Amino acid sequence: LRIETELRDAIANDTLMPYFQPLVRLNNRTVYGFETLARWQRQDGSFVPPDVFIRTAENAGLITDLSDKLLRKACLAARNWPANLILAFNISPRQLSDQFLGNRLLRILKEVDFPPQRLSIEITESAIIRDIGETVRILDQLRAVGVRIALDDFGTGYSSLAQLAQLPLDKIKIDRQFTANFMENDKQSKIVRSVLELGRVLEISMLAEGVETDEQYQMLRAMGCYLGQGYLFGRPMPAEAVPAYLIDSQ
Ligand code: G
Ligand code: G
Ligand code: G
Ligand code: NA
Ligand code: MN
Repeated sequence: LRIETELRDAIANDTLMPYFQPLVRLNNRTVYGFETLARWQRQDGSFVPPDVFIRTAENAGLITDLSDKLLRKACLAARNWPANLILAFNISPRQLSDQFLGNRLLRILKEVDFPPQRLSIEITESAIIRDIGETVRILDQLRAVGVRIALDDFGTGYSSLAQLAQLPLDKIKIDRQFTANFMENDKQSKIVRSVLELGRVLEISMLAEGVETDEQYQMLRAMGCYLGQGYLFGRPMPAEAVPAYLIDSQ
């Protein structure tokens, strides 16, 4: 409960910060965009892990406020990047049942003058989505103005084949547990190969998460995976570090 009180204050005082992790095209190692990752640093300098405070925010009814404020900050930062770069932003499962989600996201983009065509939202499904029709309506509304939709953490939990059939998707992010194991494990690498083939057939772009080694990078590139993300290309960084990262990565 103490963390809930602290989080309420942190959101009210707008102290949560967006960090940005690069998404990279594997064929030529150019930057495609950045994923926004929320960071909460306490007064004493310690960081609260996002999976902890995101869950707290969801349960305490604070996720909408947290998310809206973070998106605003992320867009303001991304407006300074080269105009071809995509801003990826996580939307939690609970937000996907909110019928006003689409309207609110689009209003924020208007307020900060950020083109919807540069936003990609990352979604994870969960058992709490009761009305799949409502979720599809929200996603279609966003897609109609050019927002891309990515299915996060594919291959684990609720992020499954069922979602591929039901949801309108532009991108699939293959969960990092597959990238972590597929060099040593022949079965894992066959699974990754097949998932990439699935993306080709469905005409959905594929991104591999958790790319940490050059071997993993070379293998994924050879397999024709379009995008990658992971410590090899860059860790999540504050907005101030992005310009130098872009220069160094050229
Ligand atoms: O940022 P990592 O560095 O620790 O993130 C841990 C988890 O928290 C990930 O599953 C990530 O998707 C989630 N996360 C980070 N930032 C946000 C956010 O702004 N919104 C939501 N819904 N999840 C986030
Ligand atoms: O949506 P995105 O910005 O990724 O698409 C921009 C262009 O990138 C597309 O018009 C297409 O030419 C290319 N592209 C999109 N997805 C893929 C993919 O999965 N593989 C390859 N090689 N190119 C893609
Ligand atoms: O669930 P989502 O994919 O949004 O979570 C992203 C999480 O993955 C963040 O916690 C981020 O810090 C972490 N992450 C990003 N790149 C790597 C990586 O190369 N290796 C590992 N182990 N974690 C990573
Ligand atoms: Na994500
Ligand atoms: Mn993920």
